[in-house]
Amino acid sequence: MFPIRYDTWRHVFKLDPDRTIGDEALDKLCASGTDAIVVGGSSGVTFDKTVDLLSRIRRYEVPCALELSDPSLAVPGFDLYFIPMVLNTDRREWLIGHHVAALQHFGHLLPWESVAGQAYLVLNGDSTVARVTGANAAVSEKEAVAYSQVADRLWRVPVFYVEYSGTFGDMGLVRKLRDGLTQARLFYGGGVRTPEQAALAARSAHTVVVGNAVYERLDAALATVDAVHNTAAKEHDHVF
Ligand code: 1GP
Repeated sequence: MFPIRYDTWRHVFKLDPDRTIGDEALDKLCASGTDAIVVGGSSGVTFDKTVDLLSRIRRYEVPCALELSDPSLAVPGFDLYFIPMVLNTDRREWLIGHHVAALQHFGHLLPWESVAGQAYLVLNGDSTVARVTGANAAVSEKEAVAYSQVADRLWRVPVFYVEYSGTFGDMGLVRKLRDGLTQARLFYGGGVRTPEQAALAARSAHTVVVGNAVYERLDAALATVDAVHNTAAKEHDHVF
């Protein structure tokens, strides 16, 4: 199977296997015109819950990726596997330790042509992801730029993920970071709850990720799809 092209994605819904979503809501999300569904969560995710969600999403044509933060959750059958690494953590395991441990056991099983690294910059210190990974979200603009350069230029990770999970971030900073990238795609996630916020995020990021809003205000979450897609193509968009 030809690997899924995530470099064209503008809008993504992120669904958490640990949260309940009804069939009707899932139908609307999968048929919304979003570019992809990403499955992932920061806590409480299990193999069985991930299998269950994947099998329900598979009734639709929408591409489906798994954010694989724990090798015990490596459910086969996704179109794509994102492997997150947290740049701004002092806890080595979240940057590289878990990855080395996992690859010793599972490296030979990974469908490498469908695997992409994600370099996370976590900028909301109150988020679950920050707490779980011990991320230090007090990052100056200069540091943020340096982190993006490490990911994009030094390590050449294909996805640079600016994560404000739960709160709407600083779009000026996001845009600045995006404009400095040479090959990575900037994923933005955090607090996109309205079409207006979605349009703002779409002007600053390559790809806008909508998570919590799905579980809070479904109609508003669905409206973010058109808001992102209708936002004029950015001057610095690029394809790698
Ligand atoms: C979470 O970046 C995503 O990992 C989306 O954030 O849940 O705040 O939309 P929200």
